[in-house]
Amino acid sequence: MSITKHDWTKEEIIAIYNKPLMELLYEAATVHRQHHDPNVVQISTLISLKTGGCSEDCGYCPQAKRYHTSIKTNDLMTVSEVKEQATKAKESGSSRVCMGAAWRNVKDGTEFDQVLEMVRTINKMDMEVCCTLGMITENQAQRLAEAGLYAYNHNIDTSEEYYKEVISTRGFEDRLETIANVRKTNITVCSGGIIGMGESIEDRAGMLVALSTLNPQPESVPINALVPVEGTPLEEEKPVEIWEMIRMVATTRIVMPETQVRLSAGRINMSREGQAMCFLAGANSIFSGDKLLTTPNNDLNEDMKMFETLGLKNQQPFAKVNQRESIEAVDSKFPALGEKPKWTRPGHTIERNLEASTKGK
Ligand code: SAM
Ligand code: DTB
Ligand code: SF4
Repeated sequence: MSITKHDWTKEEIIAIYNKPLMELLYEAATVHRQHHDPNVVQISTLISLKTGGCSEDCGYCPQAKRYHTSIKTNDLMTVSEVKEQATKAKESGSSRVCMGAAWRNVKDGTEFDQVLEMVRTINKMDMEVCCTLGMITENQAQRLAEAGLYAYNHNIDTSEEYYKEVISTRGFEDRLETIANVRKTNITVCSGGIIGMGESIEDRAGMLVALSTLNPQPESVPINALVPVEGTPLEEEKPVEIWEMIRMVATTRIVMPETQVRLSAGRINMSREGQAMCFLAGANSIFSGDKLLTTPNNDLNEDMKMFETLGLKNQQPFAKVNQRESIEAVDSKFPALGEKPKWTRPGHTIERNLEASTKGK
């Protein structure tokens, strides 16, 4: 078994990304089978706990309230609604549930307490439970860990340089700080990004440098292809070519050999053959269900047929890291601190974000 390298440079990663495709695929597939069963892919389900109305200006995101998109917004779901969706997900083969909220950061209070209860509920259903709620403090991470959270998703999205062209309301360093807060607990880290936002190959490599030089590396890295949504600043970006997705997955696999590489948003535009090449390149997870958070996803029956055709098996829950214990709220050792952390707000001007927010007014 190879030893995981933590000092990848941008030049090394660009050289891997640009290899002749057959060589890149062979190398990635070789690393993949040293660390994972190549016939096993995890099925995960997204639940959008709180949809839209977000204060931030992330250029890709249909949930930012300043852009004029046609998504249906929703206040925080109830615990029983979440339980019902998680039950359906389990019945259709998912071993992991990822709950997302359109928040800049978590605020202590009844809504967070409700999310903690959702975490306990899903963990007790013996599924891996992941949350993506925006920035969190160390105390909030500890409270999520106590509730039995298995993973926290917080994407760095792109390179530090290109991040400034996409988001002005929250800083790259805050993303890293949240990831560090998660790391202080026993919650596993899920962090990845998006390709197809107009970034260069250097930016894609820069993102992978930032992730692969973390020690330990994230246990989970989602690779999303931008879903361009009408009304967002990135609505006119041209679709990512399948070859770019394959190269990105393969490069991620080589630089982070033990990580779960998740073929995430944008799968709806990929052929079965394209997806098969992504699995060969090292992707070992998909999101299933007809919706991601707000945008359409692949049909479940089609996904099941694909699994059958390719001879793929569902990954069992907790195959990589043991299940966590859920401590009840009354037994908590981490009371809410009610902190008011000063997450940064760079506030520089991004022309296309400004234009999209004023358009249609
Ligand atoms: N508000 C929280 C946050 O920003 O961390 C959690 C939810 S946010 C929607 C989760 C991730 O979804 C983002 O970091 C981004 O990587 C991805 N995402 C959002 N919109 C997308 C789009 N249109 N295409 C691809 N990925 C997208
Ligand atoms: C991630 O990296 N991709 C998922 C999950 N983490 C939360 C979200 C994709 C969202 C795509 C756009 C939407 O449906 O709103
Ligand atoms: Fe809000 Fe998250 Fe969307 Fe940014 S990505 S606008 S923080 S929901």
